[in-house]
Amino acid sequence: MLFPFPFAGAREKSAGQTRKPRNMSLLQELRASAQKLGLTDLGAAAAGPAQGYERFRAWLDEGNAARMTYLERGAEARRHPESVLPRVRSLLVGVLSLKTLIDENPSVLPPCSSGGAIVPYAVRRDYHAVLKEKLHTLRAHLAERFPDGRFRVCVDSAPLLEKEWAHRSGLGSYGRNTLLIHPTAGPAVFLGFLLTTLSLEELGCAPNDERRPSVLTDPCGGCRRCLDACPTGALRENRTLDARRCLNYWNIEHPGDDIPEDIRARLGGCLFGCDRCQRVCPHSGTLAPPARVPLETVDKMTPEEFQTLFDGTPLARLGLERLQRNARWLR
Ligand code: B12
Ligand code: SF4
Ligand code: SF4
Repeated sequence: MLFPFPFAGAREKSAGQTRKPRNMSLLQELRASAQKLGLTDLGAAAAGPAQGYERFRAWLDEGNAARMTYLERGAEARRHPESVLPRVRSLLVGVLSLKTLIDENPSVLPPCSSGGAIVPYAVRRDYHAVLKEKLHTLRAHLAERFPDGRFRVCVDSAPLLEKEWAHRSGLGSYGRNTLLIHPTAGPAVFLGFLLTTLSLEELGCAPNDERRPSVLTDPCGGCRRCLDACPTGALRENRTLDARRCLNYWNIEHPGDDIPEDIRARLGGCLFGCDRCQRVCPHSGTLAPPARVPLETVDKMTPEEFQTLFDGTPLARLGLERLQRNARWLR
């Protein structure tokens, strides 16, 4: 298969306009494997200083991280991916679409038309595990070919400015909802990383300045649907998000019982997560509806039942106590 990825053809065409990549075969091979594994896309960028560090620092200093204290702890490390893998030279970035996650992993909840709403990804196998598994397969492929190379797979939790690295890998642009918008899969995607000491050249990748034309443009134009749909005004004009106002922060990340009354009044039935700013995006297509569970079922759930039902899903990371807290907030 010559161009296994939807955009591989476009990427090579745009690269060809400037300089022909010397060796595309390994990248093509990796992309074909990635596609077989269910990834929508795979990009690559040369490691270097993060360009968005100051933007991130200012965001933290303004208090936008709320009580996600791990972001402050890992702030300095985000300056350069070498803090994640010493002597890193390249980052391979995998895109897993929500659609694929849903297609490959059935919901652990039976269908239900009423109750608290849970974003669709949360009632399935945790996307962190799914992405890591796929990237470890690519890693094994590379490690066999380059026994001296070093690698690290990470998803979400390492101190990386992940959207920036995905953008620099040619995988999309930043939307007003602050998310990376992939040209075909839209903003409803998860990102996974394979850092390596191998250079882009060794990986057979086109230099990362030869981006697909589609990722250089603003995906939003005059659209403001996400800003209008956000129930709390968490999205700012400068394409950052104030976590102190984001429902997603409150019902997933917030550690305490305290929730401001005006936020609580805007929860709108969200028991876990909120995906309005993805759902209304014209780049998303039609997303699966949220899962629902009666609040009484959550109230009565025992730790054993919770464990049996949600083991291996993002809800397991939240825990039963916080899920029951969220159910209380909805009353
Ligand atoms: C903290 C966090 C959150 C917080 C804050 C989110 C936010 N928008 O800042 C909360 C809890 C609210 C959250 C929610 C969600 N998150 Co989150 N989150 C993160 C995390 C851990 C850090 C993000 C961060 O540093 N934010 C601070 C801001 C300032 O940084 P930033 O948004 O990354 O922006 C940087 C770059 O864009 C860059 N940049 C450089 N030049 C320029 C130029 C311009 C014009 C712009 C705009 C940016 C830019 O600069 C910025 C700062 O350096 C990342 C994983 C990671 N390690 O990066 C996942 C991550 C961003 N989340 C992700 C997801 C999927 C979600 C949810 C959809 C979860 C869900 N399904 O319910 C929601 C979406 C809400 C939303 N609209 O963002 C994905 C995003 C995938 C994508 N398509 O972009 C990530 C990448 C995790 C992953 N590995 O898949 N999340
Ligand atoms: S996740 Fe919900 S609350 Fe947070 S920014 Fe998006 S629409 Fe607003
Ligand atoms: S909803 Fe509109 S403004 Fe928001 S990210 Fe999507 S295209 Fe951009």
